Amino acid sequence: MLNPFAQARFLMSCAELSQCPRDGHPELAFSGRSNSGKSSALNALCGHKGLARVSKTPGRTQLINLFDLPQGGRLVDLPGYGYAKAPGRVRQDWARMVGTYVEQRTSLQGIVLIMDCRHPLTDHDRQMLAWVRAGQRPCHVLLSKSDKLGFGAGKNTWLQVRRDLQAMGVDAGVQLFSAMSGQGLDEARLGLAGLLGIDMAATDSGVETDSETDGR
Ligand SMILES: Nc1nc2c(ncn2[C@@H]2O[C@H](COP(=O)(O)OP(=O)(O)O)[C@@H](O)[C@H]2O)c(=O)[nH]1
Ligand SMILES: [Mg+2]
Repeated sequence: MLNPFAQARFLMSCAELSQCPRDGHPELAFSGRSNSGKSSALNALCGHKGLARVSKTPGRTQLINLFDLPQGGRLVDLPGYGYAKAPGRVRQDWARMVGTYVEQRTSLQGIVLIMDCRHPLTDHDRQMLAWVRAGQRPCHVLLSKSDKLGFGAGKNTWLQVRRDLQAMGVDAGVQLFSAMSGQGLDEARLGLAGLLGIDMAATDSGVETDSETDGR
């Protein structure tokens, strides 16, 4: 499978929504609590280890990072949330910035929500999903670090999260994903390309995905 995210390039960082470009390029935003594996997922999807910094000290950045795709779309790395040591002020700023972005940004085509498969649907995840529903945004959920769960436990988590999302009135694709083993990588690329309206068959970036890391 060709990878439509292979040529992602860092564009800019924004500390405020007002700094984000207004040129209308379709955006796909990545969201998740600190340490959920968001940066690792972005890097794995783009096949680029250093694209989004993978950090062991979560929650430092409250920046929106934008990456350009050759097809004209954009990947948007939203600030992580739920960092226990973050002061109240930082959490308020996060809610104001991310909530406004998800509910109101006109160029936003969809949300990728990353949740550690061992700790899905935290309060902050539910807050994010409430914004997703309010903004009527298409959503794709990655249950990350799936290499940490056995097959049965992974499948049970997947079923439970699908049920919970349905109960919340959120219509989202849900899948297991591991940046480490590559499980679910092709499925994620397909789902995300669909949200951005990228035709996978027409992708000709010339970069093949590595089927050996696919883990299936
Ligand atoms: N086992 C495992 N660990 C992962 C995976 N993805 C990320 N991690 C680890 O989880 C921690 C947080 O990852 P990072 O991508 O920085 O998360 P972020 O804070 O959400 O951007 C790091 O120690 C990563 O090495 C995965 O698929 N499997
Ligand atoms: Mg990160």
